[in-house]
Amino acid sequence: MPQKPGAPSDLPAIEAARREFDPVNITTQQGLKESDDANSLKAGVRGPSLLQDFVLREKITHFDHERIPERIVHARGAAAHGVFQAYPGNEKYTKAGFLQDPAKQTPVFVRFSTVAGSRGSADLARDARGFAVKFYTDEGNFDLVGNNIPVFFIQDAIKFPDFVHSVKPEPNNEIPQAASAHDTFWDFISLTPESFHMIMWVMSDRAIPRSYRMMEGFGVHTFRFINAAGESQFIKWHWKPLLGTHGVAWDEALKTNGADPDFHRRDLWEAIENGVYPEWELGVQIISEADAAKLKIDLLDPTKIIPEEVIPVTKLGKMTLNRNPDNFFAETEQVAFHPGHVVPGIDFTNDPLLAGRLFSYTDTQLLRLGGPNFAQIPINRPVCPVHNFQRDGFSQQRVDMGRVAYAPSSLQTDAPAHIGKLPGGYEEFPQKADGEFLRAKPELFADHYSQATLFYVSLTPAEQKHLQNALKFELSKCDTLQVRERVVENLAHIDAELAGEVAKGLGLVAPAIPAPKLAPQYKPSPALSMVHPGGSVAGRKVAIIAGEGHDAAEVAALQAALKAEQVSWHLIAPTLAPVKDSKGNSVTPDATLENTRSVLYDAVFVPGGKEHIDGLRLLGKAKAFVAEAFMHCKPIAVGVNAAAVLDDANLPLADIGTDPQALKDQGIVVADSTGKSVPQDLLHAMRFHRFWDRPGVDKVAA
Ligand code: HDE
Repeated sequence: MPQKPGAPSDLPAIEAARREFDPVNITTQQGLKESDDANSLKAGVRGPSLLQDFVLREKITHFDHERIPERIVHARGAAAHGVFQAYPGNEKYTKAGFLQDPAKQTPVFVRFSTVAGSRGSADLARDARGFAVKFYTDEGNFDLVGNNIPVFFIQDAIKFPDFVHSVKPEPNNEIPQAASAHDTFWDFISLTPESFHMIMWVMSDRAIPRSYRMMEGFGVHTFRFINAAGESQFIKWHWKPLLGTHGVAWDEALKTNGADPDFHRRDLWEAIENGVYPEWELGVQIISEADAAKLKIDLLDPTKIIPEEVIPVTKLGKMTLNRNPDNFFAETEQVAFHPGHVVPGIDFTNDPLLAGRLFSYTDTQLLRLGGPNFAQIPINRPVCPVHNFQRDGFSQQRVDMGRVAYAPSSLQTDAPAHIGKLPGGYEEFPQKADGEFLRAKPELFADHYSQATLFYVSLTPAEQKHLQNALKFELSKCDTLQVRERVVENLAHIDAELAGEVAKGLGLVAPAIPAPKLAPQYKPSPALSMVHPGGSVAGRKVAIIAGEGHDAAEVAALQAALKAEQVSWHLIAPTLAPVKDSKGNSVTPDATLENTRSVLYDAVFVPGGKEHIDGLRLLGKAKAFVAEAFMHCKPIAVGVNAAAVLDDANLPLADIGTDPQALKDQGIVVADSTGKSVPQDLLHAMRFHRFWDRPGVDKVAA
């Protein structure tokens, strides 16, 4: 059931710990009512503060200890509560309890994050995004700790510290923040060819998502499902957003980071507050052991995907995020995910990257959350009973009773015991292992480029151009020539045009090697492209520029149409002073041309109204607003007799054509003499998300 903000939590531990604001009296931590919270104890009004002031000391000491270490990676994030509900028929694949009963709702807590930046960094960094889901199941917590990209930079966990050190700000001057566009990152990458498949993804529009609500999620590694009969199959996890997968333009990301560094955090928060609950379908690619042997893709290699056209995604259920956290620190900051939190029916494979992760998460959380009892923090507590003989440690919250804290024991006959072979116990899949100790990789791990080529050739031409431009931008920020050259050499093994374009942008020449071809086992995969128009526009946001004298009827008609599709809007005027519309009504703006800009919206509408249009034509900020939206390939609509704002913005409309239909095909809606079709035309254009092929965008000055 969707929950309204403030509604009871599905998690008993959170519900028990929630505290309404208490309006009675301020007390010390010991419950002593404070007579004065504003003055420390002094020897005379102008005298020294006294050491005996335990009220001052307690308050300052607590404050001094408010901060905990941020996550070493994925420090910046935002989270939400929700529910997961299974589809019927999953029992043939797995015995995992939360995937069985379609009538049952399993509470979830999901944290999205960037990887490289610190806690206070901006949301629209070019980066992979974390997509970590905690399922509070009746059999214990299951964490699906994934990313929005299905592969990773490295094949073995032993290289993770090197990789992270290279992408983090450089250690001598801590520059740059939340950016991979610097020497150390590209130095490491250029010497690590296994990273180039991931580089294709992370230089694509996937790495600058429009919204957390519009990202796919992936488990990256191959896991196992085990059903009640003990049969096992390999699986790869997928989350499919019902709103589709969408990115922004790079120039837009750069500007958004200044205009609203919390853009993704705010977007998620507002969508949930507005009741536009984000939804994803959970799915798996299922691969039998026999099929795995035929694939020519090593399933233990986390730098490889299995194209969805080869093994389609089987949908297992749906997740709905429907409640914002009450307290960022208590929930979003203290939540501790771990890929090793599994339930019966789910098991691991020997992916060497996964092996390192299974060690790392608890290790880092011991430091970050201050000792071994962080599983007792409300957000981390399972909803099922927990019994064991783990005792004591910093901040122990339980008061375990009795003498017996060990097993076997004869002193307490009802002490907890392991479940053994009875149903409900977690049993590892009896996988065989027999080999010599060595430090080496399987043969197919050496194929570094074939899936990078697959990714690149599966994109639309506009997406390919964005990827080329991303590489040009990033590498042009590297000071060291050899680093730039080595990256281009690697690109030449992926695609000749890509290498050539990037080389040109850097004033280099791509190496003359035979042009790589798509490997015979692959066909271009449409699932890798993000351009799939036609989805829902729920939760999108439109800028309505509405100054003095704007046409009231046009704005009202658009607002009604937007509301019906759960699209929100901001009325933007030159100042926050109320403006009069054409009917003389006083309208209070939501934002001003000074305090917002087009990058924060999905589309722009300028209604008609002579006085209003004449006024806007004098304002550079209004022209820049429209020009920037054009440049970022967004839908723009103008009302009756309002087309002059397009001319004033100096848009290269002639490159598109003068015919209204040609303009409409590029997301530019110009009202006819009635303006009646504008709302539906604008919504239609918004379903395309962006018009990435729009001619002339490079000519716009904005
Ligand atoms: Fe993580 N990762 N990771 N990672 N990871 C962490 O755990 C690590 C990897 C992912 O919102 C840390 O509690 C190693 C892949 C997410 O709290 C740390 C390796 C994927 C989050 C850690 C990887 C992820 C983390 C830092 C390579 C996608 C944020 C703080 C062997 C499948 C979870 C923490 C949250 C966080 C280790 C690679 C996803 C240090 C050693 C691949 C979503 O333990």
